[in-house]
Amino acid sequence: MIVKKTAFVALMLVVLALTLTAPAFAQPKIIFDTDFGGDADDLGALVMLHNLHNRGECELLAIMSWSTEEYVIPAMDGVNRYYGNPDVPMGIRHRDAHHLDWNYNRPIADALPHERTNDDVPLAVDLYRQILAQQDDQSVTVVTVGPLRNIEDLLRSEPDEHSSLPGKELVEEKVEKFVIMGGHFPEGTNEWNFNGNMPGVTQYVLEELPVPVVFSGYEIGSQIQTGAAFNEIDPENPLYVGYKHFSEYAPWMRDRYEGEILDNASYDQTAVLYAVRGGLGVYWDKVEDGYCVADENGDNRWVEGDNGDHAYLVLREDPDEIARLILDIKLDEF
Ligand SMILES: [Ca+2]
Repeated sequence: MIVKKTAFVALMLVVLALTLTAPAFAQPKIIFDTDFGGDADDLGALVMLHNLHNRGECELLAIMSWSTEEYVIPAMDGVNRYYGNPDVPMGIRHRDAHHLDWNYNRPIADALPHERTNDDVPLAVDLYRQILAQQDDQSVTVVTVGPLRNIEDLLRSEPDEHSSLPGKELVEEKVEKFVIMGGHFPEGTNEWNFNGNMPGVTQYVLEELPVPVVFSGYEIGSQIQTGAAFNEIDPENPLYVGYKHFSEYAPWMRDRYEGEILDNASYDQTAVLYAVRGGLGVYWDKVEDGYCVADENGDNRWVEGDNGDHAYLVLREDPDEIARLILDIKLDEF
């Protein structure tokens, strides 16, 4: 009897040890698709991902650039190295050259050591196929915080040396879900990621994506203001360099600029926060009864009904509290 009891206690200790060492939830494997260089929220979101990756809360599998601006890969390579992750694969969109004269890529590339240029990285569609083919089934979370052209290219892609599946089937097999920053909910017009000066792209992607999608709309991130706190950090930190340049030159910021970094909406950071931390019932709730449709211009609306795998977030927590949380993750003080 004593032997049995001892064995039982030992078994319980093993169970307890396994419980304590196992993660509370599966670590999300994330592909981050970004129009880095325009709005500073992409920079904030990428820094969040590096810190969350470094703390073991997620695995940053790859970064895909929607932007084709000359210094976008050098800038992101510099950020990746600054946060100790120089080997994160990057891909870039293959057409529709995009340039903004107020872009913060050049200042970041000038400030940070980097080795890769736009010519050194594969096309995003090829890298998507390569990375997805290597992953377990239904294991990848794709977080998009820019226009959706890379996703359209992926869905339309043909079998290649990486996978015998066409793009849509490859996505269906490997991707658990998409988290998309874009649009307005329940409806709205002229949001950049959904419009993106590329007619038909969002409409196609939303109709064709064969996996669940959670949207974080414009109305969520616009209430969550972050940036001014970076006035207090090391001037060589990429957050300081990027947000400072953005505050000084972005068309909707520069009139208010008086030498200090200004607060800015945190659209893209909300998609990262949801993808990694979840936070349903705490930061936000999810509306699931229905699906999102977009027209040719990317204007979108929510269609009520139980059809489909779409959901959108509605804010539950005080936006200032979420801003503090996002700031803590960016500055790794959590
Ligand atoms: Ca963005």
